[in-house]
Amino acid sequence: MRGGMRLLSTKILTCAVIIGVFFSFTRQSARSQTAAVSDSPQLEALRKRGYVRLGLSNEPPWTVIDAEGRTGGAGPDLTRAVFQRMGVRELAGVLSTFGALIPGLLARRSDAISSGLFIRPGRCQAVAFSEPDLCDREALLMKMGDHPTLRTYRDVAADASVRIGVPAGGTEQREAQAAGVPADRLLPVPDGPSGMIMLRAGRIQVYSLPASSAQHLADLWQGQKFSLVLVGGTPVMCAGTAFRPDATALRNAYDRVLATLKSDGTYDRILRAHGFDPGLARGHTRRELCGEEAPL
Ligand code: 6CS
Repeated sequence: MRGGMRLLSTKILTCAVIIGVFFSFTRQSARSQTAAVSDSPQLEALRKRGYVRLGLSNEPPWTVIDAEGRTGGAGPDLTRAVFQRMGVRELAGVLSTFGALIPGLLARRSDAISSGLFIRPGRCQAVAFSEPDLCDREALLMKMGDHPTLRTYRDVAADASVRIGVPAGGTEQREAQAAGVPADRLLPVPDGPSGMIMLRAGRIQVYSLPASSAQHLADLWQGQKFSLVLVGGTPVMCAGTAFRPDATALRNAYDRVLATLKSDGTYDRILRAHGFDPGLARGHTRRELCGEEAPL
């Protein structure tokens, strides 16, 4: 009887050791799997908290807040996939106007921005961008049949009868200014629906924004007959996910996972689902878009 008890306790002890070794092994292996992306204290903090706060403006198809308040669109869906692979399960959208995205990030209201923020040399001084993710051309939206000869911001500058609407704080505002459009004919627009109302009411004759956003609005306002032309003489613009300048380790970890998603098909699937061309960003780098090196 005593011998039987001893045998039983030896077996229990052996089982406990095996289970202990197994759990310590799986813990270690989980740790080593995430080691490549966990060399950032900011990432560790996000993992512990369980969610990342993402600054975004509502601009389909880049970003979409649906009727139930769920966050989607190409930027957030891609960023969610990257962060989930980094061990951060949830994404909380922090809604903002476009022009307030960077100030909001710097004021720590968000942890990152994924809202189609184009990588531009000036912005690279303020935030730490990921490698490029979403690219698009610029477009001019107008009432069908109006101003059929307008193709560039210079054309707009040359026609004193044309007022142009641009996303407030956006690239189009700078490009139009640089082409010589005077301030009294350059109207900042807070969001897409406001731009369409201004266009319809004749307060602006042209509304400039990325082609995918312009197409989305034209489709939405189908009955009203708007036409769209790509802006001549402007390059393809590429966005990246933006981090605070003190979060480059987090950004580097993000970049490593983004590269994996670009090679395993996840990136292409997400972009195509939102109508973006996954080939475009592959021809560009952050360094080049920040003005640090020549294009590929
Ligand atoms: O980054 C920008 O400046 C532009 N990006 C988008 C997606 N929309 C408007 C804005 O001008």
